[in-house]
Amino acid sequence: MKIPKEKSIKGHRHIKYDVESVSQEESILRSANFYKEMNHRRSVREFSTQPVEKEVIENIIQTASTAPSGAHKQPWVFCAVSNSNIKKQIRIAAEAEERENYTSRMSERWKEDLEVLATDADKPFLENAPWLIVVMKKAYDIKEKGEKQNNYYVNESVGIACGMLITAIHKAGLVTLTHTPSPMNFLSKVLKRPANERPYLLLPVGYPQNPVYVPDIHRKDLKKVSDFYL
Ligand code: IYR
Repeated sequence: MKIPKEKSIKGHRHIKYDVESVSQEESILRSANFYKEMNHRRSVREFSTQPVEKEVIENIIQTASTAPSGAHKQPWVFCAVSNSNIKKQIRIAAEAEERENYTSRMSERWKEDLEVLATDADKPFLENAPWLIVVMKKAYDIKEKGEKQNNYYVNESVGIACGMLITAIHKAGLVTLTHTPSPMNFLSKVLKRPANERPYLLLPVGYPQNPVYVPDIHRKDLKKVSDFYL
């Protein structure tokens, strides 16, 4: 029997989707290899100023934008900044907020928890990294007649897209850091973003300094992060 290329479900066109058939053995191999690859990923705070082609950034943004989203609204915009003047403005504003954070907003316990990461209010990576990707979430879309249309599961959707962005950055042989200067509204001003967008995450992207060092911290093992119900 001929398999149709499309069919109608509840009056809406559905197209045949072909998924590569992978054997159990191959699946084990691929998942183990990918885990090994991703387990090598580290957040990096010391960047080389070596440039990265715009095409790489375009590819990783397109990968992030393949993420699933509530009602397929794709409620995200990835602002990719290589302009050194804008990077400088972002650094100055972020460091001003961080100085407030470290001196008065963060609790003693929070600062103790961060000691192992050796972070402080200085953020040279905001200028050194060749690219800053500022991920914006869209709480609502603006339709033709100017009316607002709320999006769904915005934080979940944009969070998933950011996970995929980080994975794509790692796959491209680059490093990044999930940076959340807080509060982040200065980013909307510096980047002149419309009112329906809010900053979600800032990721510097580039090559690491050589040599580069990361905190001696370790991931929880499978037993600690999972519970199987067989
Ligand atoms: N935003 C500050 C502090 C900070 C907070 C957490 I939670 C971290 O995991 C790392 C840093 C900063 O960027 O330094």
